[in-house]
This record gives sequence, structure tokens and C-alpha cells, in this order.
Amino acid sequence: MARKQLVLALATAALLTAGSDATFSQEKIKIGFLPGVVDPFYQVMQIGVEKAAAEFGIEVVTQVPPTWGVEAQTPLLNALVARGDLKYIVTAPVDKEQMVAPLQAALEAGIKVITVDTFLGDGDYVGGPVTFPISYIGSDNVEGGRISARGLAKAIGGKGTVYINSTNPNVSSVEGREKGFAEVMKNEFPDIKVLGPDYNLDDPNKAAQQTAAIIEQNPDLAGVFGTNVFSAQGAGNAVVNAGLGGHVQVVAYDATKDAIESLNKGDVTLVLAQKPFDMGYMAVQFAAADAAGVTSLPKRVQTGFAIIDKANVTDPNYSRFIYQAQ
Ligand code: T6T
Repeated sequence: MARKQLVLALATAALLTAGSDATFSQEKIKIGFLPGVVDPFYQVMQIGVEKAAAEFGIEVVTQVPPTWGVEAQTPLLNALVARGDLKYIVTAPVDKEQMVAPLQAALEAGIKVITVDTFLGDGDYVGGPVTFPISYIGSDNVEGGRISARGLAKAIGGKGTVYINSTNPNVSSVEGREKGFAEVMKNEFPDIKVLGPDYNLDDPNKAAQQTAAIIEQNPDLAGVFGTNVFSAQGAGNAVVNAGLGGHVQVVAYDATKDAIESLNKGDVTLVLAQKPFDMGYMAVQFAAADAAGVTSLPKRVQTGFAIIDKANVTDPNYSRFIYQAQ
């Protein structure tokens, strides 16, 4: 009898264990996706996020700020945290200092953070001032700025005045681009004078107005560097509206269809494509890996670029990186 009871107890325990395992494996991990703003770059990133989520059986809750800024991003973050059912947040912090406290609060509420495209602090999550995110997955934007500077310098023959139009200060991505650009111009091209950056707050109309004013004050302007989608779009439009398309050289960060059209028309010299699909896909992979117990995820992943010009724009090895929301 005692033996029978023991067998029954063991069988029940085994069933319970199996039951709880089964329940555990059926429970979908939920993650939040909070990009910087509505734009073609983050739309492609969202495609990467959703593809990986479908493959890993993860549920994604997406919130996209309508405008760029801490005021727009923070309430959406707080709402994601308040749901109480998210395990991870994949986000592009819109300010490297001001988004630290709200994201730290998310962590304290039990949500792990993965940053994509932009980072917190100085981006060194091992030895820097901010180390709590699992990883930064994005472009090496300082290098992207250097590439842009060399491309623009070549296009203008190594001398003249160039102008940087950018979005906001304190955003790791565009700040890196401005820094890399200015550094190369200073160290490698002493005959090039750099104006700006002016900050357009991610508004293409403002970017166009600012660039038009610069063109007016500097009739000899040789080149323009637009550090992201809306900066390049606005600055490029100002150049064309002034009748200077193809005369003032434009380097555009971000491979939107608009930028590629301008490249084909000869109004833009060089387009830097980032890899937002990779950023989104890998961030979700990282969440899945972390949830599965992986402990050796790299704290920084650089996703690289495709540098597109008129000569390679139809080559599928390059054109595949043009941002297309499917
Ligand atoms: O350039 C991208 C992104 O890398 C940057 O952080 C913000 O602007 C974009 O989203 C383009 O609009």
C-alpha cells in the first residue's frame, strides 16, 4: 500500500512538473518596441523586429513617437512599463542622458533594455557611465560621419565651404556623425571650412529653411551634409530650390527612396544606407537568447553600412539596403 502511494505521488509530481513546463513553454514572451519617431528608417527596423518575433514566437507591442524628443518618447515608455506584462524593451533612446532615468525605471520594474540605433551614456555598456542595457545594436556613427566627410571632400575637390544640418544635440547617432565628419575635415582637409551644425529638431521644413539661409549667406557654398532622413531631405530640397542641384554637393545619411531619387537626378552625391532591419531583427534575437539563459551576448554590435553612389545604385548588393517598407 505504502509503495502504491509512493508511485502515485511520484506520478503526480511528474505530471505537475510536465504541466508546469508545458505551461511555461506555451507562455509567449512579450516585448515592447519603442523607436525614435515615425520615419522610413524605423519602419524598416520594425519589419526586422516583427520578422524575428514571428520566428521566435515572441509577441511585440509597438509604440512609435509622432515627433522626435524626450517629451514624446517618455510617456510612451511609461505606458509600456505600466502594462506590467513586458519582459524586454527594444528602444532607440532619443536623448543619451535624459532617457537614462526612465529606462532605468523600466529595468527596476523588471523589464530588460536593449538599445538599437542610439545608445545611452557613451555607448560603452561595459566600462562607461551607463551599463544596464543588455546591448547596443546599431551603426558606428562616428565612422559613418568620417565616410560622409571623405565622400563630400572628394566631390568638392578637397576645398571650399561645407555645412552640416542635423536634428538635435545629445542624440548619440547624429552626434557621432557630426563628430566623425568634423574630425576628418579638420585633420585631413585643411582647405575645407565647416559651418554648422544647425539643429532642425527632425523637421524637414526647418532643415530646408536653415539651409536656404546658409546658401544665402555663403554664395560659394560647396557642399552639405544632412545627418539623417529629414535633415538630408530638407537640406537637399533647399539646394534644389536655390537652383543649385548638382552644383552644391549633398551627402545624405539614410537611404530613403527620396534620397535615392535625388541621387539618380544628380542632386545628391552619396547616400549612406544603415541597416535598420538587422538592428531590429538582432535585438529581438538577443531578447530571445537572454530569455533562454544565454549570458555571453555582446554589449555592442555594429551593423555596418552600404555606401551608395550613382555607379553602384542598381547593383543588388547595394540596392537591397535602400529602405523599403513592405
Ligand atoms: O538616421 C536615423 C537614425 O539613425 C537616427 O538616430 C534618427 O534619424 C533616423 O531615424 C532617420 O530619420
